[in-house]
Amino acid sequence: MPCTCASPTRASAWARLRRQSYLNIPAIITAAKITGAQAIHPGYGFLSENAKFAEIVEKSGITFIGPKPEHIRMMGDKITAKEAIQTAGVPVVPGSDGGLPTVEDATAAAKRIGYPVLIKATAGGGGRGMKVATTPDELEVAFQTARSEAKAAFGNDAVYMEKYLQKPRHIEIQIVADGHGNVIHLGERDCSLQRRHQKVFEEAPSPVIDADARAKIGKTVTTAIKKLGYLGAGTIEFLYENGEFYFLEMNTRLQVEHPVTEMITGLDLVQVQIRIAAGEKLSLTQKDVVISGHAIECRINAENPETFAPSPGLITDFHAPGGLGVRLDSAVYSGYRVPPYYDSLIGKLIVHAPTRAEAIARLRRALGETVVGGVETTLPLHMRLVDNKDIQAGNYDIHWLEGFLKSPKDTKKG
Ligand code: MV4
Repeated sequence: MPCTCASPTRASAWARLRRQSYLNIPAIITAAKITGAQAIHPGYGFLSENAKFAEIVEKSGITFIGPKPEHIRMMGDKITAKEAIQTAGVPVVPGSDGGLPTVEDATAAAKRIGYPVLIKATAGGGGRGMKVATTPDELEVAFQTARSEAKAAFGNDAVYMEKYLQKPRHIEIQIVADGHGNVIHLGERDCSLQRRHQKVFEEAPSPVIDADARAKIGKTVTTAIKKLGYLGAGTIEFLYENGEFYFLEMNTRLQVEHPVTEMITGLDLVQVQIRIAAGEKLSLTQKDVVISGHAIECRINAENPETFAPSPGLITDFHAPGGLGVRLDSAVYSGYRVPPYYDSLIGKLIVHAPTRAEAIARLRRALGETVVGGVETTLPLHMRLVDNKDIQAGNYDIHWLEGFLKSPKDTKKG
């Protein structure tokens, strides 16, 4: 996926590159026509959540492998998404129930909700345009800052407010829905380990969700998705705190971390998407879905593992790990040049084992086998994570990783 966090000069160079290559919609449609493609899978980049692209594909007589444009659009706007999901019976974070045009509206909403509050961009995502106000005297600055950041990032300064949850986990539920009214969930992924809203390490199932909790939230979510008439694969993201789920947003695409769900369910999610797009019925019902063992994904980025500065360049040495329960999703090789134009994800190491402890042991072994030379990578960070007591205990929240990265290295266990 393209990096969107660059200086203006490089950002516009990237914008030009994107327009000329993989985000050039007419070129993609033409390529599909020339090759006789019946369908287009949008991947998990920008075009995957672009309702306009889905419409153009369908109008060109090609099947879009993904949700209906109306649902992509609905979930792209955070207020519309929250309203629709709440109406369909899913718990949400208490909040302003709509936009806040003025600071007076914000003050009134905060009074009702109770501090701390969080102001979020309606067009948001990636944490931009998000500001916390802990006390009433912080509200005006938070409100104005959130607005201007939202305007700058999304060209839309609409904001709304939520109660600020202080130590939640990020837990997301994978669903798939066919065009015949069947919806199933494939359990959850715990993606709490993030740095600057970039996921680093993901696992399934979550160490804090048991079978009963999974079945309960799964039922709530599938019922809602059915009510919405949603089609295809999707992820419903939650904050999870004190045993309660609070809806955050819905992703209408397959996500980078979908392999952990594939490993614990044995399902090929891209195949499921293609079958749904072809009009087939889901081949399994909810009771056929068996969560088996534990899977962990490490994102291997071409970045300095401490500063996270991008490290593009020539890969001079490469050795992939292997063995039972080890999967490497990557396309790099010795001699490959990591381009500086996109984000720095160069591979995903996924392990699967009967238990979480065995998955961690297998991950440590696989990380030790992996060689990527010539560019810096986040592999050493992952090695430190698997050796950490909190990670081993499953004891972390959405702020844990940033705290770990800030603490002096010699005080960190492992
Ligand atoms: C929150 C929150 C606390 N309370 N909402 C960050 C990105 C955006 N998609 C939602 N985010 C958050 N929303 C309420 N009401 C804390 C975050 C948040 C976060 C969420 C998931 C994973 C990592 C995070 C890191 C910082 C803040």
